[in-house]
Amino acid sequence: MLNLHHLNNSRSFRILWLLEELELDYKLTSYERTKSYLAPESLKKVHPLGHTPVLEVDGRALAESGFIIEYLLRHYDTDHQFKPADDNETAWENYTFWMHFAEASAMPPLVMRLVFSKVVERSPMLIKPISKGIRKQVEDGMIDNNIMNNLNLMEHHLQDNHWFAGETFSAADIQMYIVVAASNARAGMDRVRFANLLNWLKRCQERPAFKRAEEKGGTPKF
Ligand SMILES: N[C@@H](CCC(=O)N[C@@H](CS)C(=O)NCC(=O)O)C(=O)O
Repeated sequence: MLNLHHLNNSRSFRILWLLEELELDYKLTSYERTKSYLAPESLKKVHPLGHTPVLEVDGRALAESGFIIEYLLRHYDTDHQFKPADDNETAWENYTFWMHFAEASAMPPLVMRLVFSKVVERSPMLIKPISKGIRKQVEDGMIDNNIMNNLNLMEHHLQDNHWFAGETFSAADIQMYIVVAASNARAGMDRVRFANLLNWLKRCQERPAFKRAEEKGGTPKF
């Protein structure tokens, strides 16, 4: 029996969506973020990290979205519907690169941006102008250029590829969705400069499995 521990507005949407693409039977255990935008303490009883996603498989708690995706594909996608076969070299390389890129390069600056916005939000009125100034300095110097470089790389790839692995939809698109949706939050991405990325986002959202995941776990907002 599969039991997905899911937190609203979080990476666990990836697993929910993949479970729907694979049309598997599973239980969904949902949590709401606390006022501090963290996971509730009770999640530490499920997995020592206290993060989501966590997928319980026969009582074993699996963490890390990339690992959970690979686990599900290894066991339930034996005909390679959502992962290129090993002999499809280009698609395999694309798939593997973007799977790693999502958590290793793209998420860190987005999380930093989120943390600094929370610092400003929670600063007492009197020191808000100071915390805003610090946020601006860090964003201008360390965060925004990283986010922009990453977006340019993704946009460039999608100029020649319909999906991240190439011609066909794969779990790399699921892993990357949170990255692009979070990048598009706040001011939103430039419609002309990032036209391919925005079209790709729409293609993801139109998938029936994506819509079913939304109905069950809410639309992820960042
Ligand atoms: N690299 C991990 C990141 C896990 C993670 O940080 N999850 C966030 C949700 S997006 C979380 O649970 N945050 C709540 C908290 O830290 O309390 C993955 O891809 O699964």
